Amino acid sequence: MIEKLLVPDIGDFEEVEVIEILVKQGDQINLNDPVVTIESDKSSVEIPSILSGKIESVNIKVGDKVSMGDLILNIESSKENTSEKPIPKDTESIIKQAESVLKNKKKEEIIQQNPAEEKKQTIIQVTNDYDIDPLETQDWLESLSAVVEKDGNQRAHFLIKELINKAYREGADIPYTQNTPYINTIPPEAEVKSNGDQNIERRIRSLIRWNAAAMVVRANKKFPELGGHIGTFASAATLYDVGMNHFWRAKNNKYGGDLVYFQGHSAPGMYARAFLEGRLNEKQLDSFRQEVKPGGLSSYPHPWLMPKFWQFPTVSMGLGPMLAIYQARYMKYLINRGLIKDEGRKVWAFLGDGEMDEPESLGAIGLAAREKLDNLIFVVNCNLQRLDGPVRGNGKIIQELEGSFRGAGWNVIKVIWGSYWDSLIANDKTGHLVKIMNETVDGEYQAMKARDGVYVREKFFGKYPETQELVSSLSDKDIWRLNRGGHDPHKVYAAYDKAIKNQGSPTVILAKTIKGYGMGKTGESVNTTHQTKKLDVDDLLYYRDRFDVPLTDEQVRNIEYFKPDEKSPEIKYIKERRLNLGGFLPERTTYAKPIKAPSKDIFDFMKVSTGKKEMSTTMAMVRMFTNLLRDKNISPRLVPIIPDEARTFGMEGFFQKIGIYAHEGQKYEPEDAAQLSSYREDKSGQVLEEGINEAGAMSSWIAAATAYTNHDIEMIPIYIFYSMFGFQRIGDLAWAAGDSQARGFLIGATAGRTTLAGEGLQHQDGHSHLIASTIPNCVTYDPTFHYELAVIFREGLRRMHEKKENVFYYITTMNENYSHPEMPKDKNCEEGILKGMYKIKEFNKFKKTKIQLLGSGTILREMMAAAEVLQDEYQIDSEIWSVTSFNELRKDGMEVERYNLLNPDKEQKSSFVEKCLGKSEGPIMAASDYMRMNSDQIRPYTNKSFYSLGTDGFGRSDTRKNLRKFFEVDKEHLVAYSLSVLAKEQLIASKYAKDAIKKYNIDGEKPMPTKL
Ligand SMILES: Cc1ncc(C[n+]2csc(CCOP(=O)(O)OP(=O)(O)O)c2C)c(N)n1
Ligand SMILES: [Mg+2]
Repeated sequence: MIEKLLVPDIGDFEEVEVIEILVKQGDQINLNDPVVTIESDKSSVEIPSILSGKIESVNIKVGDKVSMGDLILNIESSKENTSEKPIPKDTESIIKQAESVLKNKKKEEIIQQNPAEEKKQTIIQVTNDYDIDPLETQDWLESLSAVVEKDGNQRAHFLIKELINKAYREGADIPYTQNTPYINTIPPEAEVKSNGDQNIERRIRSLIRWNAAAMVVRANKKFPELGGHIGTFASAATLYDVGMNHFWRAKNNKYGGDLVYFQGHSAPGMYARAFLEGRLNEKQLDSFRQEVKPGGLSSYPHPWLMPKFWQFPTVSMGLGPMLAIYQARYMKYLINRGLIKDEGRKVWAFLGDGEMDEPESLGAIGLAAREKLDNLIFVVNCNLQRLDGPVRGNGKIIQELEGSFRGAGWNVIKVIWGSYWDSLIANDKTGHLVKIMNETVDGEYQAMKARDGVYVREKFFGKYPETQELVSSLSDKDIWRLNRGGHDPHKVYAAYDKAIKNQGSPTVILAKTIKGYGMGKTGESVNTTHQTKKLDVDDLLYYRDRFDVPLTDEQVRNIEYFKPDEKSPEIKYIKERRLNLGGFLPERTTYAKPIKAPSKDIFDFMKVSTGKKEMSTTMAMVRMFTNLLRDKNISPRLVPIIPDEARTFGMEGFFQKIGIYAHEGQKYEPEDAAQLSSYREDKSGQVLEEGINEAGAMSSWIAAATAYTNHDIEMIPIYIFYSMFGFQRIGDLAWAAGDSQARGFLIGATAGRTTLAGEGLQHQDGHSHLIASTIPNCVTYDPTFHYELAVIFREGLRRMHEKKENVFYYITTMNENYSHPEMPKDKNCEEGILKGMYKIKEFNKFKKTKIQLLGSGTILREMMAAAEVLQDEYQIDSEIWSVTSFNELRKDGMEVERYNLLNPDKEQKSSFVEKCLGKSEGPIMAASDYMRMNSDQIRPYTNKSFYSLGTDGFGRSDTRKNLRKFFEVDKEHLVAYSLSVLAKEQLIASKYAKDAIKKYNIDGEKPMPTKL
């Protein structure tokens, strides 16, 4: 049967041009195969076939204009189409999802039916001054205790929820607190016990503590300027050790490995452990913070500096939490897209409580809960201090964070009190102990740990007679020994165990610790702990005794490291534990296979002229991606990342074609379901549509750009954003991307100070290339024409994803429509595009006076237009150079200059700029749509007179023409400036320049645009 394939609903567009026909008469095609590509002035989309069969006739040709309902082709449909329709892919995946939800539900039911082998529980009556009827309160509490005892926690929880709902409906609109009492979330009877040897583990921990501290003290004794931290790791040692000994599985050939983000300032602890494991030696420990000589240990986790060790840069506070969230999300993305196996891997992130003040730290926790990231575990080391003093002297950081995380939907586990407290809390029949715990603020908690048992007895337990009585049989020493949860390996183990078993939500463990734990009077729980990097002999002796480190006084005085014999139980234990967990951590490896760059002809269509057809480089880029999605090698690896701007960039066609990633699929029929580019969310969707969230999008990009090491799969992330909201918004993340050795593309779209016309000051970017140039491994380009973009992009694919070079690309694209010429036939053109400049045109008619004109981005076109005027009206010859990257030219120039200066007796090399311009005639004038500093970068690398123009100053909304006039980079200004330059160089008389200035109504008295 012959069926017609018509142009579907393409939204608001009519008379849209056909730019490609992908099939021909006689072809056999399948359902959903693309048949033609159409292009409006904003975007290009493929039309897929709605049938399988043989093409009987094609009724349109390239260049035709089509609208909805027009006939594209006739298909002789194959039998399958006429019989029952196949179940659409979406429906299939919905069924699969429903099944898995059912499975999970069943699991939940099983958990619920088992009221947690609970022991008898009694609700503690918390004494409250505002209680107007304590007897009534007692009644209610007893009833609740009875419910807990008879029907379990779930039932009790249900009843409380119902009560709150009822109160709300009756008008009691008082928010219910997000907080639980200031005690551990896991009651002692529900703690899962570790099967580790606690004695050996304690000894190992002591050695790690000692060596970590010794390393910092030794470095600073030698060179006091080096700095370092002891207090952070001292407070977190148990948190790390329990993970290392029992939980964190390393990557090996059988398993992908857990991913652990270590808190930056605790790095010495990781080195100290690696020393015991035999991965680092004494000499290396002695090179802590001395990295200039190869082999030194970096101050903090920096993959760039220790590429076989550190996996994640974390030391810029707030980046770790965000990167970890998006890492966990990206892991699910790879699983849901079928690119990696689901092996139950976890992402762990260690964070400081002070660090949680960074907006970035809490900024993405909503996403983590929304996406049900049960592969994510945060451990916040709540030592109550940051750098200057208490994190929340007048409040309680643990309670505050509990509220934030619970409110966002996380599973919160508080680890506040150590085991020595268990019996006290159990005996607190009146609730006065918990009352004090709740009432005491962090400033007091900190102060107590800087004092002694006498002080704690008086200031803490002494508040009420009931609590005084509770500790009456304890000595001051016993009271001092009452430990905090984060220093108790049993409590920490139980929390980690619960965290890894949690399903359906991310977990945060809030562990209370003491900053500078064990450092004694000078360093423990005092406001200066963070900065303490020197310990005198008394402190060191105290530290040794506190942790029973087997060193003599003499060895302590010499600050010797201690490593037991290889055959000692400690070393055997530590290695065995790691062997059981698959290997050492941290460790950075990659076994990803390279992706073969596509053949050059895939970009051939971008090397021919577009004729009269005008398009922006953004559109050319979208066309290029559409083509890349047809390449079987490349297509599955592309990760388009867009922060709510797909329509701005004409990328809405991707929604249907490759889908938007959504872990729950699509639970609704989109409003635009009937349209070709309708909004399609899918569990295996490819596009990461991040919403209005540049920092999140960049974190996703980093996760994808480092998948080659974290998941052993090379991916090609392409993050497209408004160039103004790129580097300047997420600069610190971009720096971390460089450190992480990210590989991928950043596309700064709608770029240029005068090219994005109407959007004004906050949108018009005239400096992103300069910010990008601060990152040493960021390669940047500002192409003008589509063939330049094609050459640059392909080379990026080749360098990063085939040759695995650790660089990343920043390319700006514009939204100005113009026609694109054919790629010049000159064999050096491609090399020039990649190195940063090539000659695009030459005017040589008069052979009298010549000028070299360098243009970049859209301003190249102004330069080309100016050159024509110069020739036609002033008989000035010129050579026009398309500068694709001032940044790359500067890098080359610097390197060559350095070589020449360091090798004065050798043959001197020429910079690429000099190779291009050295023998050319006349002065140089350069302009771009960026600040003058952009083109000024190459000034030192040529001996010729050099003048630069640019868009210095605040942007403002207006037409492109007016903006270019304002910033003096329009054709007219370029002509006048060229004449002035030639006059200054005494090559022509100044009257020509003066006349031109007058002719073009240029006001010589106008202030610099930077002042307007
Ligand atoms: C973005 C950023 N700002 C400031 C710093 C400097 N800094 C380093 S550690 C620190 C205090 C950290 O306190 P906390 O997060 O509580 O960690 P702790 O050492 O107490 O575990 C500060 C302010 C930084 N590293 N990064
Ligand atoms: Mg802290």
